Amino acid sequence: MKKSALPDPFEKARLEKGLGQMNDQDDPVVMVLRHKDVRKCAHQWQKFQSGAEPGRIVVPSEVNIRKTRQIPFELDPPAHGQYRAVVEQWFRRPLDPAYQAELKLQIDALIEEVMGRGTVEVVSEFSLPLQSRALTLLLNIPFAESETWISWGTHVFRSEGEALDGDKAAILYDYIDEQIDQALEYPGEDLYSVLLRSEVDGKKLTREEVKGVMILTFAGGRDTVINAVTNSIAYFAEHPESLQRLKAEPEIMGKAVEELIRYFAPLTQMGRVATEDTQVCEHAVQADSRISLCWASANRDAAVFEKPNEVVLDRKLNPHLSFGFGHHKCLGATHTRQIMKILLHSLAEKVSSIDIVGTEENIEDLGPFDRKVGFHSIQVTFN
Ligand code: EMZ
Repeated sequence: MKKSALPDPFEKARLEKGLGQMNDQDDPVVMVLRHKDVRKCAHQWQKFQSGAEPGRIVVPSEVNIRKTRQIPFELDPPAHGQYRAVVEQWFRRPLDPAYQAELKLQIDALIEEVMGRGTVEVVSEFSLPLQSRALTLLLNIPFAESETWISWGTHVFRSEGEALDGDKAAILYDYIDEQIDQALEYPGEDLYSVLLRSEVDGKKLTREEVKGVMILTFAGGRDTVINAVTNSIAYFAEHPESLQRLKAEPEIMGKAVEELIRYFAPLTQMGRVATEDTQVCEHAVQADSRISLCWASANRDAAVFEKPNEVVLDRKLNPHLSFGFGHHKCLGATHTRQIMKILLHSLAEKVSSIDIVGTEENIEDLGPFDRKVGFHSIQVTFN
């Protein structure tokens, strides 16, 4: 099998039962695996809520390392819509050509940098700096701040060998607290300041609410974006014909981005908490127990996608669920799509081929399923 391949561990369970079950810190999860069921459950927010105890809808659960509610993602309607409205416009700024031009400068510079370097470890020397530098644009703060975030490593809640790391999370919380203090003292045009000025229902956002938005912005778009970028490099290394095709047919770039994101599904799943005794796929689900919407499985559902385990760069119909579904659809999707689009353009422009020298896979342990999400490390040369 190719090193860049991400096999689908859910196929058998999806076909046979539509469900998978995993334990997670003694708070079990019923994983919903079929595309149609995932979409249906995502719609039923009254039955399957997001506004449970902070951290509980994340798998692995973060209840032990986080008390702050992430906003808007850990809220349900109608509050969800009110808070989302505060940030919606801000997160559309990546559509602005000036934003895209800046992002292109960043990504081009990084590619030039790694091309002159011989062997490059993609996760730490390419994807992490790319994600962190791009985030300065999303937050509208000075580029130099990215150095701090790069120093934290790939995941803000996880460290090598430990799924959840309270000490590491504390670094992020303390940092955000300091930044909020700064913004209170010297208000500017950065996201912190904008949030501190914002109102819901005629009331200013509280400090805790601002913190909740900022934690989500840092945590939600970190390992996910890093995996998407790293997996793209691995994919083009092993599919030079696809890189050639992007050079020859730049008009398929948008479709290629969607297809890679479908195939990679950088966020495997997101949980919900049942508010009543109910059932999913004829399986009883008790009130106050967890289900998960397994985006990664839905994206390989042969009932929806032809040749689901192949990357079809110009796939026509692509209702993938990598950015979630329904009113909780990923806020960072616009930013991520621009990152991916510009990355593909720049690779096609500047790189003739990529050679993989070594890899260490990143495999999620999901009880009965092992899912490869990407790499802990991958050494390549950019030619
Ligand atoms: C949460 C989550 C959001 C969580 C859309 O996903 O991403 C995870 O990586 C974080 O650990 O806290 O932000």
